[in-house]
Amino acid sequence: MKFLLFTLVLQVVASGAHPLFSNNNLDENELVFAERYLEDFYDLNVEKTLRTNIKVNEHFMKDKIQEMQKFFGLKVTGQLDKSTLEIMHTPRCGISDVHHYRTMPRRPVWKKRHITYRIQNYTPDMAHEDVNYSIQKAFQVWSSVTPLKFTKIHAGVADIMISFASRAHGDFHPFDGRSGVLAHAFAPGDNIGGDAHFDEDEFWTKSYNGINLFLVAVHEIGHSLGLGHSNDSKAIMFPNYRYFDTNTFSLSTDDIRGIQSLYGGPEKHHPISPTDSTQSVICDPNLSFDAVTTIGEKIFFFKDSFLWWRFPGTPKSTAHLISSFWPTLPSFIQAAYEITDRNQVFLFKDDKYWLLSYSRPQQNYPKSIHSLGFPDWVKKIDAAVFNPLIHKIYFFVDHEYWRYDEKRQLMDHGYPKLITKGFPGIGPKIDAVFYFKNRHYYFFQGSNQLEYDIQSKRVSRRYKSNSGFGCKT
Ligand SMILES: *[C@@H]1O[C@H](CO)[C@@H](O)[C@H](O)[C@H]1NC(C)=O
Ligand SMILES: *[C@@H]1O[C@H](CO)[C@@H](O)[C@H](O)[C@H]1NC(C)=O
Ligand SMILES: *[C@@H]1O[C@H](CO)[C@@H](O)[C@H](O)[C@H]1NC(C)=O
Ligand SMILES: [Ca+2]
Ligand SMILES: [Zn+2]
Ligand SMILES: [Zn+2]
Repeated sequence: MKFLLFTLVLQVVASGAHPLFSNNNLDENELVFAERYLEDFYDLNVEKTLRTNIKVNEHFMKDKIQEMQKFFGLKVTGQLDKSTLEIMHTPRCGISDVHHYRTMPRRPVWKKRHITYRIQNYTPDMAHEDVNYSIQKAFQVWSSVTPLKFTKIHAGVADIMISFASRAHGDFHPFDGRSGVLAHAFAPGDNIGGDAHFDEDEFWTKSYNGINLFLVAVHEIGHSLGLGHSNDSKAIMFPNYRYFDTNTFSLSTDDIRGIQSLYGGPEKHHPISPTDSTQSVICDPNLSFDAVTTIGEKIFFFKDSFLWWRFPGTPKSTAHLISSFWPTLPSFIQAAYEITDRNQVFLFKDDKYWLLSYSRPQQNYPKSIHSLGFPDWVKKIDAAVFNPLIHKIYFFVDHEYWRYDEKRQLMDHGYPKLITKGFPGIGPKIDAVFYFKNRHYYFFQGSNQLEYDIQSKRVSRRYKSNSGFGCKT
C-alpha cells in the first residue's frame, strides 16, 4: 500500500548570512541547497553525473524553479534570484506532496465521521497537559467546520496515532535533527495512514518560542484528513511554518473550502440539535447564565461550553458550542459587553479578556484585566455592561462594581462601590447583565432576570432568566 507523506520543514534564516546572489555568481553551497530543496519539494530529478556541472544543473532546474516561483506568486524568472532563495530559506513544508496528492487518482479521505486519535508518547519540552491541550485544540479546529468527530483513546490502535520521535523511527522517513523537517503526516488510510509524527529534536512549545505545537498539529492533522498544501499565504495549509497568535487563530476560507470539499460542512445545529434535550437545558427553570451581551441585532447568552443567540422579541434560538463559533475562545465565559458603535465585543474569563471586532477574534489577545486598572486582588469579573449614553463600562465583581471611562480609557475614581447602593434593587451579586437600546439594563441573578430602568434607577420588571426562549412555564 502506498502512503502519502507530508513533511513540514524549517529552514533557519541566518539573517545576513548569505550574500546577494546573481545567477552566474552562485555560491556552490547555495546551489546544492537549492537543488536539494527542489528535489525534496518539487520532484526535481537530477542525474548524479550532472551534479558537478553547475551550468547544466541550472538548466535542468529552470523548469522547477519556475514551478516553485509560480506557486509562491513570485516573479517567474526561472533563476535563483534573491527573492526565490529567500523563500527557499524560510520555514516551509514539503511541496512534492502537493503534486502526489493532486495526481492521486482517488482523493484519500476517511470514510467515516467518527475518528479516533491517540497520543502515543510525550515530548519532554512541554507539560503533558499542554501537549494534550494543544492536540485537542488542533482537532477542534477541524471538527468545528466539518461533520467529523474526534475522540481521544488511551490505549490500542487509533485512526490517527500521534508520536514524537528523532531521526530514524521506523517509517523510512528519518527526521533530520533540529530544524529542517519539523513533522510529517500520512494521508487517510489503514495502519500508518493518518498518523502524524513530530520531530523530537525540535523545541516544542505552547507559545511563540521554539516551534508552536498547536500550529504544526493543525497543519499536520490537515494532512491526516487528506488535505494537501495551499499557496494561499493566509492558509494553515500553506507550506511554511509561521507563528500566529494561537488565541486568535482561525482557519482561512481556503482551508475551510478545502476540508469541506472532502467532508462537507458541520451538521446543522451540531453539536446540539433542537431536540427535547436542548430545549430542556434552556427551559430548566433554575437556569442561570454566565454572561449575556448584545452582538449587533442579536442577544448572545453564554453558559458553560455553549451559547444561544436570538433576536429580541423572538423565542427562536439555537444552541452552539462556543468553540464552533470561535475555536480559539475558551468555554465558561464569565462576562461580556458590546461597544455598539464600534462593532466590538469584549469577553472575559478569569483575569483575561478577548476582543471580537465584527465578530472576529483579534490579535494580541487575551490581555490581562489588570491592564484595565483592576487591583491585583481582582481575579475575575462576574458581569460587565457598556452604557452608550455616557460611554462608560460597568464591571461587577462580587458585591461591588467599577466604572471605566471608555473615552479616556481609564478607570473612574471613587470605585469600587456597592452594587446595592449604585443599583437599587439589584445585587448583592449578579451573574450577567446586558444593555438594551430601550435604555434598560437586564440583570441576571441565578434564575431571575431584572429589567432596570436607567433613568429612574429602579427595577421595572422581573422575569425568569430564560424568559423569552419560548419555554412553557
Ligand atoms: C498559486 O499557485 C498558482 C499556480 O499553481 C499561481 O497561479 C497563483 O498565482 C498562486 N497564488 C498565489 C497567491 O501565490
Ligand atoms: C494527557 O492525556 C493522557 C491520555 O489521555 C492522560 O492519561 C493524561 O492524564 C493527560 N495528562 C494531563 C496532565 O492532563
Ligand atoms: C431548582 O432548584 C431547587 C432548589 O435548589 C431544587 O429544589 C429544584 O429541584 C430545582 N429544579 C430543577 C428543575 O432542577
Ligand atoms: Ca528537524
Ligand atoms: Zn504540510
Ligand atoms: Zn515518521
